[in-house]
Amino acid sequence: MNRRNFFNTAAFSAVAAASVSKVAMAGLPEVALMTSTDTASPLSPPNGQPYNPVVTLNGWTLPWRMNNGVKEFHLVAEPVVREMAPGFKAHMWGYNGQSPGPTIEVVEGDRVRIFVTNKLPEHTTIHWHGQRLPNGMDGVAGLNQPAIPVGKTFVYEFVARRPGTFMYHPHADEMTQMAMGMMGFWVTHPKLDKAGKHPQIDNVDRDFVFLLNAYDIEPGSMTPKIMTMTDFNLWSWNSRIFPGIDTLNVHKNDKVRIRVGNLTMTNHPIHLHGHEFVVSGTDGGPTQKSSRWPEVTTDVAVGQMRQIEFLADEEGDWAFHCHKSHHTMNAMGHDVPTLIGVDHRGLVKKLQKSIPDYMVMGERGMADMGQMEMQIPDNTAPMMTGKGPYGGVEMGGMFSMLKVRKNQAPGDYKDPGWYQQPAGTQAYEWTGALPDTKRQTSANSAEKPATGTAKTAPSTEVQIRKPAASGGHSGHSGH
Ligand SMILES: [Cu+2]
Repeated sequence: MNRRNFFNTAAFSAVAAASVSKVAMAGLPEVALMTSTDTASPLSPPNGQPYNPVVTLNGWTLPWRMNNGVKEFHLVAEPVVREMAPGFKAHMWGYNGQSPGPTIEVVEGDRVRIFVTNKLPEHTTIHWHGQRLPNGMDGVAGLNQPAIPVGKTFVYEFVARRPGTFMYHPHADEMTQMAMGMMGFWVTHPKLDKAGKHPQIDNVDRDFVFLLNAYDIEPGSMTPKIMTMTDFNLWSWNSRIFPGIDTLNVHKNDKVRIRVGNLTMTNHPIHLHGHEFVVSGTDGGPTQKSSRWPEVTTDVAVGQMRQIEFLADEEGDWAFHCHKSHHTMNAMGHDVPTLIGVDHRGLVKKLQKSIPDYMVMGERGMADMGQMEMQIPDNTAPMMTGKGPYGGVEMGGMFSMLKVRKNQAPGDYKDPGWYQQPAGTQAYEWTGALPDTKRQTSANSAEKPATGTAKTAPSTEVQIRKPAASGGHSGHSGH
């Protein structure tokens, strides 16, 4: 987690700059391609209305050119290779070199022209999810426009009418194209009054964005399975999985906004440790200030966008993750049966006669999985991994951290490393004597008279054998 290099302009293979020649102005805007999966520094607007740019986790903002007051962008839909975590790459479809595509940032009232070139093997469109726009620009293939054929470029043009958090994705062979990673983020910044304020939208010090997405990639393979409807095995933020997701690094007492869009096929309760936040915006724009209440988890349903805001006033490394525990695991999680308490030692010995390296997963809970040096197929994400300063974090998938530091300079998004806890502020081992356990029995349950009608059922006790401690500690079979 310490190899974060925030990319500089060298990561662009071409930059659509303000200095485009007259000849180029007449044609298509240049294509900006991203080759890095690092979190790009915020892109300060070189022209047009001013705004406070966002930071896309493991992503970037698409540069534009101004053409007679119109902001022109060029998206190229194409097959890409996305590194989902260090050492784990997937063959996806995306835009301008990555999946998800670049974030598009504009300001309320901007006229926007987006050129979309189709380099996929099949037709596509783009739907600008959540926007007010002319019906013919809404991007539903067959309904609002003919699909963009292979090799062709279509132009979308509309005014960004309301400020808020949006997404873009195809509306043509959606099942395939979204399962393959075609999606991106869109932020329309508010037009501010003379005092630089907006009645419902606060200025913040840091504004992070990411999409929730999910893939079904079999261990050892590289291409998502597109027929999967619910049983995905990779739960990602911006097509990255923990420990491949960058951390959200902020200065103590920064006002922080995080914008999340959900393009998976299930809901995700997004949970932040150590702070309370309010939902300051939804799909439909900013929430009324009087309607906001404090929370530590907010559910983001399928197709929704949510903005949360809080004051980062507690120093530390705070977990930030989806609260569905299966979504904080990687590839192998779904295929592993629940084996806690099942004693298969005899079976293992038998199997090891023919398969010497055979191991059973999960007998003592799943924590072993994070530590085992188990052979997994090439190009497969370990199920739970990520090393913290005190051991394995035992997480995967939709997990990252909010890192709050006194000495994180404004505008500095670099990972500050692990938090040094002040002496005497960490959970510690009790080394004194343990008292005897007193079992509580309910005073009336034993004496309850049998009701005449109910038959006396034989009492059944389900034995849950707790896993034995490692190292063959055999005298300890009970509790
Ligand atoms: Cu989730």
